[in-house]
Amino acid sequence: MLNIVLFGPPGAGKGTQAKILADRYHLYHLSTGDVLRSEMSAGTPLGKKARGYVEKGELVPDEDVTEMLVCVMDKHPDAGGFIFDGFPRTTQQAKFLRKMLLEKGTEIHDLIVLDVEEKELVRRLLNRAKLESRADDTREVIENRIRVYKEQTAPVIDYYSQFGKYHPINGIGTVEEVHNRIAAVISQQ
Ligand code: B4P
Repeated sequence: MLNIVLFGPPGAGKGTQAKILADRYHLYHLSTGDVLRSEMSAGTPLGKKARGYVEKGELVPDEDVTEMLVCVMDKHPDAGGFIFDGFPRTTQQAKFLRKMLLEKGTEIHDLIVLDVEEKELVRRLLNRAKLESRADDTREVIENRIRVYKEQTAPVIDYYSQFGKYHPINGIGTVEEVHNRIAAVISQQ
């Protein structure tokens, strides 16, 4: 089983790269952002609760996201591995994931962190706003998402560093160039 965490600030290219990696390595692509958006559009109790956080660029509470994650993973018992896109986003979530995977006899093999400067993140997300209508792709909410990333999510890197799993990757370049840099890390497994 191969389990990868794709990590980075909003707009770093996590979702874009996760799809390509899932295809290439036959992994199940688990994007907590995508699952939350589908709960929101289905109007489930979780979706209604999550909307208030997502639309402000805040994190959905850990207990809701972890429960949701377990539910999705349980539906895919035969997956050859997972690519976690947008999870964990807090140290609490990272500890939860480690414990859950250990209980299943597996672990996170790599934490791949996409490094992209803030000006480029804002440019990409405002560009996406022109193509898709995501309520959290407005300038004000994007700035809050970046702030939340720095305060609550970036510390997850320190948590994984202690296990020697942290791989920073330059996230600037074409989608293919960034993919090749990530694949070079994964091929060392
Ligand atoms: P996400 O859906 O994870 O949103 P994101 O961080 O913005 O990343 P995304 O994957 O969409 O963007 P990408 O970088 O691929 O989360 C949304 C919200 O859900 C969060 O704010 C939070 O409220 C909630 N949430 C999700 N998970 C949670 C959790 N674990 N705990 C609590 N709350 C949670 O791409 C951005 C743009 O860049 C795209 O338009 C893409 O085309 C472009 N791009 C990608 N690569 C590029 C490249 N190399 N060059 C140029 N452009 C590129």
